[in-house]
Amino acid sequence: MLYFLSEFSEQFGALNVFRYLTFRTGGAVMTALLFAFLVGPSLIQWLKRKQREGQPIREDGPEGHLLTKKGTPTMGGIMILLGMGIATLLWADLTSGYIWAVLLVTLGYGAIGFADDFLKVTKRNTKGLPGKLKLLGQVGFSGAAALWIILLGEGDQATSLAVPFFKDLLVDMGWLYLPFAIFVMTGASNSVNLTDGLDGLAIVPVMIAASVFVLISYLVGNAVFANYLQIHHVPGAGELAVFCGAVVGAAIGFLWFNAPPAQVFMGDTGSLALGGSLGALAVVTKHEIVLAIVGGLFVLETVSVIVQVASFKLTGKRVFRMAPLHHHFEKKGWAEPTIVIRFWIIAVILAIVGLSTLKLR
Ligand code: 57M
Repeated sequence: MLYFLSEFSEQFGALNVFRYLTFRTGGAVMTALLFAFLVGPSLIQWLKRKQREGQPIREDGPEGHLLTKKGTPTMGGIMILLGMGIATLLWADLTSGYIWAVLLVTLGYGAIGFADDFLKVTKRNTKGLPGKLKLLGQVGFSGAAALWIILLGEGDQATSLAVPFFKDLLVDMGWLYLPFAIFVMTGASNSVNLTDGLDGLAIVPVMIAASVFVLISYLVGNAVFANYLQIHHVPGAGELAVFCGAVVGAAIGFLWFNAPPAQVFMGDTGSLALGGSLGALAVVTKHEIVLAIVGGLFVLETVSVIVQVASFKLTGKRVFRMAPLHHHFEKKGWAEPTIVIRFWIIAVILAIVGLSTLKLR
């Protein structure tokens, strides 16, 4: 919205600053962060009042959770989504179709997660929405967004997959790209959802990935930089740097309240939305494989579940003491903060590897 102020830069030269992506991205970070700090405490109090006993804790989980997590309210994702939404609407160029496509996935997935959390809290069980219904909703929102993104794209590139390290390799998938894009968004969403099982465990890797995508969006959207780095130029993708800034700011603000011992959990309201937004960013910027690297921690957690369930079904034996992977280390006796901080370190290393794909071509 503030972007339109730059139209008056002829009369008031200072307003030209609203034209700059860097300035508006910084503004989005600060707006989302301040929103979380200002609204967080009262939102948590309100959630506590409404939820009384807080997040229903699974009986079959790590024993400690039943003691230490009881009474913690969920749906803290409301503060994340409100902060991100307000910051994006305030600082992004709202004529950008990419901004609205990514917001469609983010808020659509957030609504699915909210319904899931609401059922869990009101029915006092950990079932929530039936899995198939959640997936159907995710496919619906991501399908609409993917179609929109393809139509906004240019020529064959719109339905092509870029491969990191191979600058000239663009695999044109034709209309197969649509189900692929849906897979990226729903996969990223459910991976973040699975990962969000310890205080601070999901929100920091999300923040790290969003920070990487601030840079990727900016570079991919800038013809000069894209040409210099020999990455695929996606006109208009630069505006997503503002959205990524809003994610980073909201994530830092939420982390203040989710740091151990968490005062609030983000809930599926936050985890499904944040994962979906990362998937949508990867699709617009044609960095799907890079997202799998940068978000490798989410991939690792999901693969641990797939391996565990497959092994248990096929052989009756478990590969891990419990899946996802963070529970395995809990069962091994690692303290929760130890697991969380070591997983953060892995996320930082993977982000550096992901960033290296911009240069090594
Ligand atoms: C998402 N949800 C947390 C919180 C958060 C197939 C199977 C792997 C599915 C998986 C599952 O149910 N995943 C759901 C993980 C839950 O967190 C809530 O959910 C939101 C995210 N979606 O925002 O609202 C619990 O995680 C803890 N938590 C924190 N701090 C946080 O900041 O401590 C969350 C956020 C919260 C709280 O205790 O209640 C979760 O873990 O359910 N299932 C599992 O992960 C279960 N694993 C399992 O069943 N393993 C099996 C096989 C089937 C794979 C096995 O290994 O044999 C474990 N998870 C738990 N209890 N909590 C075991 C059962």
